[in-house]
Amino acid sequence: MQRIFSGIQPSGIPQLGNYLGAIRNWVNLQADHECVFCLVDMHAITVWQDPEKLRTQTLTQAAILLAAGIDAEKHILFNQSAVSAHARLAWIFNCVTRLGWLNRMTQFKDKAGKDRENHSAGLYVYPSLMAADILAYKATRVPVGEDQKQHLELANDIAQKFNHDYGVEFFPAVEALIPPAAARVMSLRDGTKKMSKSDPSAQSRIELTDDADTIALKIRRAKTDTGVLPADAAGLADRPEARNLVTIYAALADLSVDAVLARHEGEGFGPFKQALTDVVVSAIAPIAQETTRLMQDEAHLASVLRSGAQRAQAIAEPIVSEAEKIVGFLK
Ligand code: AQP
Repeated sequence: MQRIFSGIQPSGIPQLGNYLGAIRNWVNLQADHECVFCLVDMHAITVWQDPEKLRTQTLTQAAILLAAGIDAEKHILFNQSAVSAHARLAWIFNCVTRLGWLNRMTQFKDKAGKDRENHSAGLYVYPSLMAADILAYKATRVPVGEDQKQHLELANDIAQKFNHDYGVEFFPAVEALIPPAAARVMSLRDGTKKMSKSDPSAQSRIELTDDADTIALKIRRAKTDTGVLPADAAGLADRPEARNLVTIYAALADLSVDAVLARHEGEGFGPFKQALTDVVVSAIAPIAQETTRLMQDEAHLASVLRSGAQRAQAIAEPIVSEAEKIVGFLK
């Protein structure tokens, strides 16, 4: 059985893009993989996080993932900082990674923008910590949204260079599992920008804890154009907002974009947004309700994460100890 590793930053409430790009896949992959799911709090602090909020968001995210269908007994769910192997391997990888490789990372460029000098060194080396997250478990498959594809290619470069420099076949190749539909959900306010849990505008995203009224309002306010829905996907070219809404509908209803358009061809956005609201509410509402129930017992959530961390540690410790021996650390 192949081992999966995947993570999510507790930097806010997970949004629909996190769900369609990652979480929904995680749930499905549990049937035939050994899964390690991680709340990557060390990644989260690469940009400022209020400490109290980070603690609360970590527990809330644990509740959301359980509510979405993650089985923390059969698989592993924990927070990254609880397993020191991540930081230890990340340091080794920082010394393997070339600056030129990091300079090419588009996520750093997007997040840092023009104000590069004022961002943390952590944000810059984020991809080598991500490589460490995966390879500390020798995981071979990583379900992610499309925005993480470049980081996974880098993880492979790092693993190969480590193996080559030290003359070993120690770290395996990793494969990105990117969903065929809705791999990049866009902001509801700007169809050229990805939906993000830390976007300053809450109207730009649907959060997995939003209630039906909030979802309806956000979709009603979503930016669109003045056209009607076309007959097929070709008619959505150069209409990023329209394409985004149809793509979300298709992914949640398990239909192709063309099948959605065949149903709604010629409709204006008013009725389509109503239909989309129904589809989104029926996917999200059960997760939101179960999250509220699970949040009543924070001590239980903390113990789920503690037990996950112990099991994660048991896998990662021997692998990272061996990597430390390979580089010549005295043990
Ligand atoms: N808009 C998206 N569409 C599809 N997939 C997405 N993912 C994120 N946004 C979208 C996928 O969700 C997983 C977890 O993401 P993350 O929390 O590790 O970091 P991120 O990619 O930076 O997500 P956000 O929501 O944009 O977080 P912030 O605002 O904190 O930076 C990943 O698999 C990601 O691909």
